[in-house]
Amino acid sequence: MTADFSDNGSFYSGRPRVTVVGCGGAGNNTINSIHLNVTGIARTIALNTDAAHLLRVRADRKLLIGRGMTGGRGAGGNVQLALRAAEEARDSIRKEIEGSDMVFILAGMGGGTGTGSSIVVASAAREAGALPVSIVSMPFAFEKGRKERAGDYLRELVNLSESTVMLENDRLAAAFPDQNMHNAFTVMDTLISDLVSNVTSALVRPSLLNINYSDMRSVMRSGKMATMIFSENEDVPSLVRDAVRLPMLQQSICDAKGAIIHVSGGKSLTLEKMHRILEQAHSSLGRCANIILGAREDDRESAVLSMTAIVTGVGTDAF
Ligand SMILES: Nc1nc2c(ncn2[C@@H]2O[C@H](COP(=O)(O)OP(=O)(O)OP(=O)(O)O)[C@@H](O)[C@H]2O)c(=O)[nH]1
Ligand SMILES: [Mg+2]
Repeated sequence: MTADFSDNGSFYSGRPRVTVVGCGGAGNNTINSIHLNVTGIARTIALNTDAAHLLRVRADRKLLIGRGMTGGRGAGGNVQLALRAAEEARDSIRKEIEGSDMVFILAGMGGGTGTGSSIVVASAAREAGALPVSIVSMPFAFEKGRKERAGDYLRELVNLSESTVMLENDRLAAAFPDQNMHNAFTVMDTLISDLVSNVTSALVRPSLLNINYSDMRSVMRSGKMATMIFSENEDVPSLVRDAVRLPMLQQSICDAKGAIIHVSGGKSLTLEKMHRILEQAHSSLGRCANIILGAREDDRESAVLSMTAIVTGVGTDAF
């Protein structure tokens, strides 16, 4: 059965079909940030055991799971309960994903619903023949019990996903020390939103420089564990240097296996600059890294360039 993508308006024929699923509270908040940015290029699904939270979220589809088990009030940190709720809804989840080539799965680790249901979504995506790519945030160090709870389940999610982009809330706190926790989450949601919408856009929509789906797949395959880097600057060397300095995972990325880099900018984003960005990225990430670059020209007036990237093949010692 083919999923109906018509609610997104124009799906570009022959282009990969992308679905983004936000699981649990954190995943739902991120979907809320992403939804408007990907209208027309990807389908968004919010999945939760918490009915009140789902009501506040913007998404193409909303799935309330485990109503009979939780009364629609969330899983209260109980991962096993969330896993059962998601298993019960597996057919509906699979039906929503059917027809997709790629499924981004977003969740905050350490609670119940996001941690448990993301595993079932990844497994349903595989069953449906789609490529599951998970983007997960790890709890702050002070959320101690949550961090421990996340471990085993995360391993299962990593095994089921083609690649898992791990982001640490603690690194976020280091990058934006003046932000309170709510603002820090908003920053994280915006970063993930930019990453997913930029990469999807370069895959699906004619861009200044498109990302080829098969190339992207081979970069994803080159390393199970991934992280994200980002920066903004007018100057190309600083743009790459700043991004490489701040991986959202406490691991070195200088011997990464691959990277999917996206750059956006105004009229000043020339082919020559893109060439230099690629050169710089190769010298920072290692000559052997398989790097692909996508770019989009936007309507900004300034010469500032924005770069976001998924860097694969990092942090393997964490597992
Ligand atoms: N990026 C981001 N992370 C969040 C946000 N809210 C919570 N988190 C992180 O995600 C972890 C899991 O929290 P939630 O997503 O609220 O938990 P849940 O999956 O809904 O689990 P239950 O409520 O127990 O069913 C927390 O420990 C936080 O570290 C958010 O809005 N954005
Ligand atoms: Mg919740």
